[in-house]
Amino acid sequence: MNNKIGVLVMSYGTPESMDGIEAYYTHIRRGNKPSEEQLKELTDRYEAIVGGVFPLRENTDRQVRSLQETLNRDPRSEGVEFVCYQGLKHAAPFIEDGVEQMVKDGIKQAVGIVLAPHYSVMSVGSYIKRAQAKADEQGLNISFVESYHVHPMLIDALAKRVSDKLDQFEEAGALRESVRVLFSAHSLPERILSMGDPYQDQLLETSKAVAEKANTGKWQFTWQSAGRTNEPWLGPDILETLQELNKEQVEDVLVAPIGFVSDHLEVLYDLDIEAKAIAKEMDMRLERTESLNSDPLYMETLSDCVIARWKQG
Ligand code: FEC
Repeated sequence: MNNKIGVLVMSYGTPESMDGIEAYYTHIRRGNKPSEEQLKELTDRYEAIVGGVFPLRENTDRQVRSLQETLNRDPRSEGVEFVCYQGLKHAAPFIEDGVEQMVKDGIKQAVGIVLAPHYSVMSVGSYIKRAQAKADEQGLNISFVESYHVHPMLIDALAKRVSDKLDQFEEAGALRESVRVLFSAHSLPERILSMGDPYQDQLLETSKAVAEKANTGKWQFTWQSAGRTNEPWLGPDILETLQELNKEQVEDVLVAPIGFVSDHLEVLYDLDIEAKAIAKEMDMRLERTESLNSDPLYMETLSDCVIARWKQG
């Protein structure tokens, strides 16, 4: 009898090299090629982060390996073997490739999870839709973890990161309660609100739980990395928020990008380069919490959710 349980670990995906940026961007734009100008702008951003390498790929690889180890170490997994497969949204191996590989390997039962803690029909929902469609086509029995935004181990891991940075502000002479903590996440089109989407509420729940645990002073939530499309996106964007904080004479700001779990373009460029440059112009000290990447607590969070979902059948 096959005692293997497949785990489809889904993540955004990133190009494999500078030559792959156009195909990647075209995929994000649902088959529409970007203009020369748009392509140059995105290429310049990748070049600015770490000179043309793509940290998300290595981070995802490491997370997937580490999750598999964590799952198989758990006493609840005795008698079965969890095997993790990667499925990326916008790059190879695509979500569909991951499902197909499981079936080729003789997997009959699987659980899917996304490396993003908050559910929106436009984010996690679209990963699940694609995986389910491929699984149905291939006859694979798969269930999904939809969100894990207030899992106690996730909150612990995030709160520790916030608290460590607040300690550093204090060591540099700032009052802990005078540091404004900004929780941030990827913006989405405003129309998700009229669809009753849980994304915004889940992000606020995570922010509140982390702020309480880390004993922050004042905190607020802000959006970041809105897409370059014609429709309105959820705001305020972090760049506007920083301008507002400057008017309030806030001098110390800590941004905690709780909507993301890895170092990648949206953190390393949008926060570390773009937002920091604006803050510098205003003489504001802006720091960012470290990304979770393969933090053991994050791996335990994912593992616990996968095992719980598998036990539910
Ligand atoms: O480091 C990397 O190579 C990848 C960084 C990256 C992450 C990421 C996460 C999310 N996105 C979400 C939604 C959208 C929507 C659009 C959109 C567009 C882009 C573009 C790039 C990009 N995203 Fe992304 N996203 C990352 C990168 N994203 C590059 C295209 C250029 C640009 O607009 O900057 C708009 C698509 C459209 O045209 O219709 C919507 C959401 C997340 C967080 C959840 C998740 O990880 O799935 C939501 C990382």
